[in-house]
Amino acid sequence: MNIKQEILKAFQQKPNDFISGEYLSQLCNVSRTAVWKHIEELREEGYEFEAVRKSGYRLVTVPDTISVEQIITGNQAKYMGQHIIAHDTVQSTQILAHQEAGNGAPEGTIVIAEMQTGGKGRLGRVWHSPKGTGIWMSLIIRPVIPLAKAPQMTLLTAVAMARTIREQLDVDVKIKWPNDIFVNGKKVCGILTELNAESDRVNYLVIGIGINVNTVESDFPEDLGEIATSLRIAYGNPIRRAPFIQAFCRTFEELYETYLRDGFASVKSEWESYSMSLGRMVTVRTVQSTVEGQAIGLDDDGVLLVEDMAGQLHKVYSADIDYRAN
Ligand code: BT5
Repeated sequence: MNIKQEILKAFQQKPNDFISGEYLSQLCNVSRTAVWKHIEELREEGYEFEAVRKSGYRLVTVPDTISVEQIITGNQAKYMGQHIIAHDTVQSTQILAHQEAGNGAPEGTIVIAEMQTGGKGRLGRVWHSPKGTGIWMSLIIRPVIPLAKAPQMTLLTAVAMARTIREQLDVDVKIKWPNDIFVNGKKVCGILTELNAESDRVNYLVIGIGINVNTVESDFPEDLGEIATSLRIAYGNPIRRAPFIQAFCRTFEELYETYLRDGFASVKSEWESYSMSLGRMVTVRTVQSTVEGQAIGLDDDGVLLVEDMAGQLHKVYSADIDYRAN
């Protein structure tokens, strides 16, 4: 923890109290002048402090930024989100996360940015990532699993996100197989899982997560207006991003550890409880073919099972699905 993180942690532990400069200087083992300098730096980042002679400082406002300090201070996860690389503007956090992972970044590292100029969706599609309104982040994990199981991590991430949204905001949330999170019938979050592997073994995964958090309707470009929403639109009030990320990290870590111990079965039933696909008539488009039928469930490996009109079962590994009238 650096000095700014220690100072913020102290204020977080005593949310409404004045804390003296003397106390902070002893806590951080630095001079009172150094404490003052760090408080001034935090002020420049948007934190507001009330300062009263003899009493010390009281933290009044925390800005909605996604700085390293904000995400790490108070993050209760053991390793998820304990190493953060935060940028203002990047092309895509995925590209940076691959570089970091290649250079040995630890498991749980998050690369995050306020804005992406070339946010990536699947299959070369574009992810709209305007400044300051969303969470655009890439998570590095290093599970010891065979290649074939890597898509399960997308499903696990979707469950972690759905659970976080439900717990934090109490709104109805659904997963559209395999990687979309929907709130009130519109897409609020997309997940892009990319991997680096050798023969049959995963070296690392970079899980890209894009969530529209504080976007208002007029912020969406015309082509997204009909299909996209934000947490703020669903919840009715702005949401602070850093605590949301912390809640996600804790939930993700819990699910991930259970998954590594007990396998995909531990994720499957919760995934199914959030699914908006099961039981519905779907059109499944892969690069090679199109299948129409009913989505009947996941198999034990997380593969989507679709039964066509002739009763034949199709295993769908990777595709886009559209819903049809039942
Ligand atoms: C996804 O792709 O949904 C995966 C999106 C992953 C984005 C994250 S952000 C952090 C990390 N860094 C990156 O560069 N990417 C990841 P896909 O299923 O292909 O959906 C893409 C489609 O979603 C687009 O073609 C649009 O129709 C729609 N879309 C684009 N931007 C959106 C937004 N902000 N909100 C909702 N829908 C959007």
